[in-house]
Amino acid sequence: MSGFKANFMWGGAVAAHQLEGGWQEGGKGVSVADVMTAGAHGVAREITDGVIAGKNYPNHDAIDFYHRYKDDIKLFAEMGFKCFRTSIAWTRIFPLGDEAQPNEAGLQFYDDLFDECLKYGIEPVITLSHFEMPYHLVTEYGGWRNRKLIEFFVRFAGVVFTRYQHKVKYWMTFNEINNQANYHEDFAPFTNSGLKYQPGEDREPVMYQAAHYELVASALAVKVAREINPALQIGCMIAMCPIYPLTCAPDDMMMAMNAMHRRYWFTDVHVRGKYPRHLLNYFARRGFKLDITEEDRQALAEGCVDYIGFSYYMSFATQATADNPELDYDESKSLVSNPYVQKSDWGWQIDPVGLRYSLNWFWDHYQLPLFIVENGFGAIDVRESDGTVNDQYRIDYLAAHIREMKKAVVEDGVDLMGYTPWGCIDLVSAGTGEMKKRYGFIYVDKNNDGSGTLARSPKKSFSWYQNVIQTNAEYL
Ligand code: P53
Repeated sequence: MSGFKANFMWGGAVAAHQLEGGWQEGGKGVSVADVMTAGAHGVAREITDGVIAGKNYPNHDAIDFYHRYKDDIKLFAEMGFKCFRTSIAWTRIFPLGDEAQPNEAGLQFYDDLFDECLKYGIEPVITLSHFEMPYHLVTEYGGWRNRKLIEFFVRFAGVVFTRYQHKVKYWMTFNEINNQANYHEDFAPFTNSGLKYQPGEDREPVMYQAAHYELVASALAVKVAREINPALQIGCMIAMCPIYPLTCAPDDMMMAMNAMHRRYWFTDVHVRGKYPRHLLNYFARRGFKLDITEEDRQALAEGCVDYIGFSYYMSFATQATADNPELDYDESKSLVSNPYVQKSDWGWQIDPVGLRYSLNWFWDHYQLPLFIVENGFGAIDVRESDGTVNDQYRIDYLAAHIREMKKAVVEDGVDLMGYTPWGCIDLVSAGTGEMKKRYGFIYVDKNNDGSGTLARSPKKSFSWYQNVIQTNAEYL
């Protein structure tokens, strides 16, 4: 017995905008992902004003899953996937976001996609908003700084819950809703919330306001789901990078605690249906006056999630400094390098033990079922002359994380539903827009410049993961 439940949900995870392509097919509208150019490690993706001719927008064609999904799902089935996590591109269902009626061609696409999964006994696990909200909602409404978006999102959620209730049981509302804790950079505010800041604007309260509207929208979506079909399970989705103190100096410990408060309060609201006192006190200290109504509070209390989905790639470390007497966490300034762990080529700190720690942290705080819906190693793969990819480093990364996951379940007693490694097929990186930052068990012949045949081929990790699933990770 490996310790994982017999019905443990092994699978893989992707997001619509990172693999589908077909950005204008079937009536699809322009999403925020469609106006982001390709960047690189240390080179931010440019967010353009609309789509500008001549620029490289890697999400437009991505890996053409829109046309090739049948072949790809067949490969997932061959690996033995029990589930497949993807997102519904909001812009396929509501191309502009504020329409009264949905787009039937978009709805039909996901019907066909889910049918194809179910044909192999693969259960779809669906994110409603994964960095791909309609761009029209940015230009016309200012993104999630506008309360009107609650209504648009809840309408979208209601339509897809109704349509797919007998095909999809597990849902998540907002992907990595807490990325926007990093509000000084342009990426997370835009991908999470469609926020574009004015020069000199005080970004922080705008981020809190947008996050509040999203949390209310999420809670209302949970309520709608329960009315449509009480069997539906709705989770949140948190980007978990546990933040360690650099040393055991008491101020470093307090700094780490504050950092955890500032990055993970989103989970408190999703799970407990109310704001933690430390955050309300922080708003007061900073003089942030947010639009939080009594109806909002009621909605939050009534729309608590059923499970916690989270991504885990890396841990962070922080340190108290003399110029920060309140020990306030600012993600763009407060992180330091952890000397005890290795880093990926993109500077992500590799820390399998941090996954066990994270599972315990969530379980101790919330006692809700946990679902690791992303984990993985973005790396440059080399294809040998015979076409094989010997990605032993990826196997080593995943194996080390699964071993820690097992300890959390077997020794620590955490309730873990499943594990879906990120980018199970190579796709466009969210952070950089690159193809060369690969995560897949399946290689896709496509390069950063857009060249390549798009042919799929299994890497060494493909049969390794197939074996992991087959044995329920008993021999790891
Ligand atoms: P990429 C930052 C930190 C942790 C996870 O990321 C993150 C990000 C944003 O880059 O994103 C999640 O592609 C996200 C996926 C994304 C994946 O992690 O930058 O949910 O969409 O592709 C990996 O290497």
